[in-house]
Amino acid sequence: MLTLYGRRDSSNTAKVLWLLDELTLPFDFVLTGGKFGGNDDQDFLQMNPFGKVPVLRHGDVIVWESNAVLRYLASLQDSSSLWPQEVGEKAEIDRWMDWSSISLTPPLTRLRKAMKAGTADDAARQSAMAPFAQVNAWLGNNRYLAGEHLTLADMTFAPSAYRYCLLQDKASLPNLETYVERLNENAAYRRHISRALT
Ligand SMILES: N[C@@H](CCC(=O)N[C@@H](CS)C(=O)NCC(=O)O)C(=O)O
Repeated sequence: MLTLYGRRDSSNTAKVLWLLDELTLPFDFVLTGGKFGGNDDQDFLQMNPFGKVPVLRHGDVIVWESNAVLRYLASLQDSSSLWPQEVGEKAEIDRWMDWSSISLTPPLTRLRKAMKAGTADDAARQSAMAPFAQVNAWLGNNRYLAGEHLTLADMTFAPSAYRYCLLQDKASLPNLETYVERLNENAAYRRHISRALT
């Protein structure tokens, strides 16, 4: 049995919930982190010494880091277009997963925090918005990040793309907006991303 520890309003948990739903995998969900707490408990820290969610437990296997969890879950199925077996196709997806987590999401998270604190300045806005302008150009020629269909690349990118669309005073990025509308046609995306995240 699969057990997921996390909370629905965590973007890193939300993308894992989306994938579990997409793959119709049964799992136990243990609400952890944020107002639910539990992530500083010794039992939890033995699974993830960093005290962060999500964490996936599958028998004796413990997986933390949301992108690693996505790859693990998708690999449980012999063949999934979300995470194909061919190494070149995998690399195309992987590069977007790393890019989203390393280059796109951190400046956006910093901007969102600064906006809440009333300290957002032009430099923070520019640094958060520049990667979205770059991906907007890519999405002019690609329906999804890694080509013509949904993959783990989109599942990693989607929470931040959705949150970009919620920002006030953002640059208009028509290809990104069309892409987010396309994602919104997916019921599992709506359940776990657009209805769950703020
Ligand atoms: N790089 C990690 C980041 C994990 C992370 O920062 N998780 C946040 C929630 S999105 C967390 O655990 N915050 C503490 C809490 O929820 O109490 C991943 O992708 O899993």
